[in-house]
Amino acid sequence: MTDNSAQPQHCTEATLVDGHALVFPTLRVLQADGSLYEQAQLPQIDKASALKIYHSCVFTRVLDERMLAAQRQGRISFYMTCTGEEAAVLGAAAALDDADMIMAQYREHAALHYRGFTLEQFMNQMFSNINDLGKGRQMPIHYGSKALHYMTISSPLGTQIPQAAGYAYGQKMRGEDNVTICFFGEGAASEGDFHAGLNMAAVHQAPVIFFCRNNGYAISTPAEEQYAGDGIAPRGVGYGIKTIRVDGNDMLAVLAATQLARQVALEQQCPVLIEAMSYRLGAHSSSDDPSGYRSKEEEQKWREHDPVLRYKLWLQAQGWWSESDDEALYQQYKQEVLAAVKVAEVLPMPELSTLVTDVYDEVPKHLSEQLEQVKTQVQQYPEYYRATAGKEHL
Ligand SMILES: Cc1ncc(C[n+]2csc(CCOP(=O)(O)OP(=O)(O)O)c2C)c(N)n1
Repeated sequence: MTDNSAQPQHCTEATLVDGHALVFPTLRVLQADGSLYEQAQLPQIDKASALKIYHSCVFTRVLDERMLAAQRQGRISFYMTCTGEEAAVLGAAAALDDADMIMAQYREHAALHYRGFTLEQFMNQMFSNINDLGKGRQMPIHYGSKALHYMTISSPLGTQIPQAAGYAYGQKMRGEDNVTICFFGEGAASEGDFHAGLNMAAVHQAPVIFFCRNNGYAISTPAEEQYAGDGIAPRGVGYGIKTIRVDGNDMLAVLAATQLARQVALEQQCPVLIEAMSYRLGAHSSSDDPSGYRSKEEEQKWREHDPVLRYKLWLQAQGWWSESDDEALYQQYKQEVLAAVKVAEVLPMPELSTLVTDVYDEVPKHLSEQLEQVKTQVQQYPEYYRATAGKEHL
């Protein structure tokens, strides 16, 4: 339980405590040129894991670029990029044990790749084909993988936050040696679920890492219109949760912060909040146009803080990576992604009935009725359902 035993302090004059008096330092390790800040401590990292992280950076960049193009060509209906936030996501993912549960928001597919989700699995999900693990029941990029301990994404913002608190509490009750990490944006931190989740985790001391990607925008709403205080980190302190703020564009700083958070969450069986300061370089989603609410100059300024470039320079300084390695890896992923699109887009859709089977142990009556109505609709208006799941099975 939390410690309420601290000696109370008294005053005889009415005194307002100003939350702004609490200034959060930001952990930094890597400078823009790939060298370390003076006195900065390297997190635990060896060559193999450093390169594994970088492979996921490049894969994610290529996937984002190609799939955004595929959406523009009308091949998939929707896409969201991780561009600019790869360090925040991968620095965190690389600090975890493979069996730690990841509860993501929707912009964290880099972590799923790091865990081992294959290119084919990414494609099958986006094209909602017969091999999609979710059987086409989710929007594109709303991945989930039981085998990789990656909870299926929900579109409603913030729902994963209390769920993560509850899941981590379950891990504690079962005496497991694992934690849960919960990603969300600073926009989602405005939801009631954020407050419910943090309070619940703090009171029950659940081993959960709340990881806020503060990327400056919630669709078109800039951070300064989302909160009056100093970001999200001070809220952790308010709930009695150990908190750290980190440069979210610095792979090594995020890795160090998350390694510490995991160790504390596991050893002390308590929640930890991390706020990673970053920037969403791309549009919110393929349905958004950021030119309506922010300038090209602002975006350009942030391109100079590109987390992938900074990390690559560090790898090169170690003698672990070269420009020719880089070019070859980009080309390899581009070819693989293009080839995988061609395979995934022609695979058949899952049968319509899978909309309701394997969701419940037994299909409830109201869902069977709805399924019959959908079938009737598809049969009546086939021209509107050319690609509809399982038309041939009706
Ligand atoms: C409950 C709810 N309200 C609104 C939305 C619409 N919506 C989707 S994403 C989003 C912005 C989220 O911003 P943030 O949490 O900062 O994450 P980011 O997209 O910046 O990564 C909003 C408002 C939603 N999906 N769910």
